[in-house]
Amino acid sequence: MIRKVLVANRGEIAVRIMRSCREMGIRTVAVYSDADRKAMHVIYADEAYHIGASPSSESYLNMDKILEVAQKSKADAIHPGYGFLSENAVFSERCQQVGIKFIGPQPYAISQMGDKITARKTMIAAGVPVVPGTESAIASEEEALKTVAKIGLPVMVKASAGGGGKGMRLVKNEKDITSSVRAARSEAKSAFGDDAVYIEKYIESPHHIEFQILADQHGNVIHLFERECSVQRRHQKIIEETPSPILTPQIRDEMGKAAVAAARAVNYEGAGTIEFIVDSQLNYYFLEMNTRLQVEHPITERVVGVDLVKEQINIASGKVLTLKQEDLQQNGHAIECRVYAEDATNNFMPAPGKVTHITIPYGVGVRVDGYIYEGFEIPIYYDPLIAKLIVWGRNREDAIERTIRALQEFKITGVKNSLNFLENIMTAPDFVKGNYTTHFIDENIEHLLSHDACVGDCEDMVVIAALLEYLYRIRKASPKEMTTLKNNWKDYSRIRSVLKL
Ligand code: MV4
Repeated sequence: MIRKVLVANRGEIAVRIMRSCREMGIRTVAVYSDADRKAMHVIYADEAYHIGASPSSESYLNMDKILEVAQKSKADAIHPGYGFLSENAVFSERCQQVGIKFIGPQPYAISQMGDKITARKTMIAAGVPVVPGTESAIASEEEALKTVAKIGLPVMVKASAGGGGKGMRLVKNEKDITSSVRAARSEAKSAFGDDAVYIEKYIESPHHIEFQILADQHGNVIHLFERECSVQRRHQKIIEETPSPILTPQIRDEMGKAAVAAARAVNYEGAGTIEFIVDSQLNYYFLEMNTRLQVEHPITERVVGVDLVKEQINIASGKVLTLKQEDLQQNGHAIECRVYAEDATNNFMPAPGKVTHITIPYGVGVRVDGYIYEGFEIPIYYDPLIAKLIVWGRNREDAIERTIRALQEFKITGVKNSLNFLENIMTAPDFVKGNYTTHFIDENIEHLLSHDACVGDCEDMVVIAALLEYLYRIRKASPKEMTTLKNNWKDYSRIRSVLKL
């Protein structure tokens, strides 16, 4: 029985996890760093403990300190959220050693999936399709050349200890094979302390589609369908949606079964995600398994009708899954927009600072998972994600319309943010069509940056005052013209540039 949970995280995910705990009558314990003294998760929790200085290495990654707080506060379990210690097999193990439940998989499953070559081997043995390539680590440069001769160029050289886009190298020319293997190896050695690399055929214009799975301690494994995550930039996801606009019912069913087989192959326990890349012919290949709750989990919750955190907690308590595969279905369409404190017009530079005003959208079909409030200072130390906007519609078209409406209602000032950039994505023809790949952002960057791609750098009132000033002084505008101009975003941004705002 879990009565008290320590949430070893911060930001929107910490608050989101505590919300489910509260619904279940479970007490919550927050931990926080110097920079987070006034953070929302600290305010929300039943108890909160300071664990160190602002850098993650001295706070949210400090296992000794977190375990000490867990014992002191008599927590039965630790929820790691995402990032930080969530995919750390050592931490999972250490929780067990001190008799505290780790709300997540066993150390074995984490390390098995964390090592990408082992994961590949395990998937091959389980009959899950993987990208054509090497079965084990590349032993020599000759072996690399032989592999490429067999599968053909282009290929990707990947670090076994990498993942999430870290430690990968694309090779297009034969003359670059040996140098790329050598470079990837030394990079992997210094970044991860492990120089094992493997080779895969490069899939040219893939979709990134992942399947949510749940597995209990009694051998029951189900999938909760997919999330299409192809709108990303430098391995940072920006928009996710479900269902994927490109899957057919048959491929979806096959991929779901493959995802369940993948989880079974490592005796998985808890919530997890099987990441696939899918080519233009809808061939799908296992890429990685994420052994944690993911940022984008709410779209699955909305469309399938589950609370994944509650499921995680019930699984950790040893309960049998009550959800049955045959009862699950995808109901309507959900889209998540990640709102970042960053400046899209300045190479997506993080833009921490004090939030002077925030208006959160409400209304039919809208959920916002966030953690900032007026006056909160977004720290420089952590991920610049401010909020997630999750919108549901009966179908994709309705969900897009509603997302645009909600983005327009959403206002954040004081820090630059991606609200306008997200709106530009929603209106991009390639997004609306639905057949976009992982190259979407790069291919559409001009459109995405052409209309005001960043907001929040000045107060609304200042902008309105400047607008009136401009209309009155420079345009000698009539009242009707003023209204028209005010409603026209393009002119609005020109006014700002004329007045050097
Ligand atoms: C690939 C690939 C193409 N071919 N592997 C990037 C993150 C990591 N999970 C694996 N990644 C990729 N592996 C082969 N054989 C293209 C990517 C990739 C990618 C994958 C998913 C989502 C976005 C991506 C962006 C660039 C590259």
